[in-house]
Amino acid sequence: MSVTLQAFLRDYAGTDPRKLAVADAVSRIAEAGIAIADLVAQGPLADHFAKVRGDEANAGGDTQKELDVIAEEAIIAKLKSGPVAFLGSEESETPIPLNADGSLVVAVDPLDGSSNIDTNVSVGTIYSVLPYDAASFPDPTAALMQKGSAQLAAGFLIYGPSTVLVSTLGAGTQVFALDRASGDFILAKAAVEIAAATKEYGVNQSNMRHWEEPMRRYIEDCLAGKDGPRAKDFNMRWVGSMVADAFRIFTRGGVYIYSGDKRKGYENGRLRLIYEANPVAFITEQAQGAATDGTTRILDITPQKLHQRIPLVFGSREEVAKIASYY
Ligand code: AFP
Repeated sequence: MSVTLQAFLRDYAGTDPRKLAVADAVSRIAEAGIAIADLVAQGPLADHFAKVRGDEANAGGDTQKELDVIAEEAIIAKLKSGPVAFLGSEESETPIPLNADGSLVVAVDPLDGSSNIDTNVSVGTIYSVLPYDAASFPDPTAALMQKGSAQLAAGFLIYGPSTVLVSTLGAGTQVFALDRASGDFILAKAAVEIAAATKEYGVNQSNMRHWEEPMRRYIEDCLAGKDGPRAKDFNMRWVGSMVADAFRIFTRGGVYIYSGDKRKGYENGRLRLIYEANPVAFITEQAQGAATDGTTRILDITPQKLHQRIPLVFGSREEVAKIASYY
């Protein structure tokens, strides 16, 4: 008997008002994900989706693709009714007001991996759900800038060979896969557990000359293989879409690395704390993994700006600890 996302959310929420609101928000985001998956699946038939919009850059200065904006619009369309008061988005400078009486705020990267749109490689949507009330947060930006440990739920959708939702509601990490026949997300894994150790790392090695010295030494030791200090050979995988690398890590272990480097604008790496690192860190920890900025637990970091970048290392907890030992 397959368990649908809706049934799983009903069971999670019971009659608790806060959990009912979280379940409603996650359900709406999943619905937006189905709409985005259909757009991504058009691939070369909609090659304009990959076009950079004029000289548009998003709030964080990254180039903005047409599908980045369309994905954000699909999410807003689903969240403009329901329990979410404001949406923080990589594609918008300031929080987007949604429902004045909402008890939640959501931070989202509408389309992660958009540099891959025209290469038929998996891309995704990353979301983070935080508590909100107007009295505690007169400024909605402050509500979005709570520590990652305050998250009530987080997840990401992957638009790949399968449309997958990886979700945590604070009690483990689950995987749901879209059954296109019924239109339902079906529970595929009730409790993800990331292998504690690994022989596989993910990093964009072309930036090696720019890295901080400890990170360079760590990768050099991995490259030295079984004759080197690690006494084992490593494999490398780097998709260029964090959601795809993350799902591989949840499936077979591994570690994802995007550290700060000497390039202008990359002092704190490339990933955004609030709508990329925090949600992935929450999901990872709920799956027995670890997530740091190289040394400090991501969920303990107090955000300073809505679109701030953060160095990010996450995955198999023993390997994340090993990396920290190089600093
Ligand atoms: P885009 O959304 O701009 O493609 O960036 C994707 C991403 O933030 C993350 O998903 C990838 O792991 C990482 O950037 C890839 O960065 P490099 O292109 O520098 O390897």
